[in-house]
Amino acid sequence: MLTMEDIIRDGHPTLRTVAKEVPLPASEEDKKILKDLLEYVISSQNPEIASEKGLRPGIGLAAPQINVPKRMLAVHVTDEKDNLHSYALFNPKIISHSVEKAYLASGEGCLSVDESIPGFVPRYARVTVKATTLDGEEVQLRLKGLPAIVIQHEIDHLNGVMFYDHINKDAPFEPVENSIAIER
Ligand code: UDB
Ligand code: ZN
Repeated sequence: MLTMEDIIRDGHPTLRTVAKEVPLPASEEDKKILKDLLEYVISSQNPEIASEKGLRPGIGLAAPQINVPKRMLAVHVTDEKDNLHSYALFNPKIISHSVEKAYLASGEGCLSVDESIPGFVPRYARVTVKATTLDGEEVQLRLKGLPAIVIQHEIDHLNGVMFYDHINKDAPFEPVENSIAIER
C-alpha cells in the first residue's frame, strides 16, 4: 500500500514534468498503479488506517505525485449533496468547461506540498472530462463544485502545474471575477 513516503514533495522535478499518455488498453502494471492511487485516497480517509499508517487524508492523487510520469489520477470525494465521486482514470482530458470560475474559499493545499500557501486558486466552475476507466470504458464526466475543483487540481499535476502557480502573487485574496466561492 502507498504511504506518505511514496509521495514526492515540491521541488522534485517529476512534479514539473508533462506526464505521458498511457497506451490503451492499459497494461496490468499501469492498472496496478492506478488501483494503488485509488486505494490511497480511500484508505487515507479511513481514520483508523490513516492514523495507523500516518496517511494525510487525501481527496485526489495523481501518478506524478508517486514519481510515475504517466497520465493517471484518482479522485474520492463527496459533493454538497453527499453524493460520492470516486474515479480512477487513464488519460483524462477536459473537453469543455464553463466561462464561470470557482475557487475554494479556504484556498488549496497539496499532498506534495508540506507548507500551507494561502490564496485563491481560480478554476473552472464546471468541466466535462473524457477519460478511460480501470475497466477500459470510455466515460464523460460532468462535474461541478468540489469534485470539479479536485479533478482540475489533479489534471494540473499531469501537466506539471502546481496549485500555487494560479495564485495572484501580489494579491492572493483578490476577488476572482465571475466566480463562485465553494465553502467547505
Ligand atoms: C487534498 N484535501 O487531498 F474542500 F471535506 C487536500 C489536502 C492536501 C489538504 C490533504 C482537501 O482539500 N480536503 C478537503 C477539501 C474540502 C472539503 C473536504 C476535504 N488534495 C489532494 C492533492 O494534493 N492532490 O494532488 C488537495 C486538494 C486541493 C484542492 C483539490 C485537491
Ligand atoms: Zn496536489
